[in-house]
Amino acid sequence: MKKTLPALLLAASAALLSAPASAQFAKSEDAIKYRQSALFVMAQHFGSLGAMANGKARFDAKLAQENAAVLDAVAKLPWNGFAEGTQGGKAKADIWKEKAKFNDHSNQFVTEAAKLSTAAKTGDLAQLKAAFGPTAQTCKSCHDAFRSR
Ligand code: ASC
Repeated sequence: MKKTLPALLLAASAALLSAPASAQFAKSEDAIKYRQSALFVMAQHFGSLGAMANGKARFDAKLAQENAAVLDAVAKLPWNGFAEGTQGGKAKADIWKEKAKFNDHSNQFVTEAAKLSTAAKTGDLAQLKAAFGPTAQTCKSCHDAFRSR
């Protein structure tokens, strides 16, 4: 059956929402650049949320909601970039030796980022603050274990 373009777009966006896109990398450098780029984008949006959560920037509920939604969407992406044989960058080799532990860390982060987005949607600064700390803690614990420098 021939699908209409809107139907195809709907199917594609549903697939994106339910599972992270599994990128294919032509070379190891591409995987490294991919994961670093996704993490960099998240850090910018997370930084904006942190400034509001910590009272360093004026709380703007709409901006917080948008930043948290981007964080939540991009949160699923970097992990596929830690593909087999792509050691490099700041990633410790332990990632590939303890993949289950690394996956636990990334899953916890994805879970907390989703909660942060839900909290941001309430428009309540207290809820944003409450969800920000646990999310930052998942970043930190993974960095402590698996990032060098
Ligand atoms: C950021 C960022 C990190 C984390 C971490 C949280 O914005 O770039 O690496 O938050 O500092 O503890």
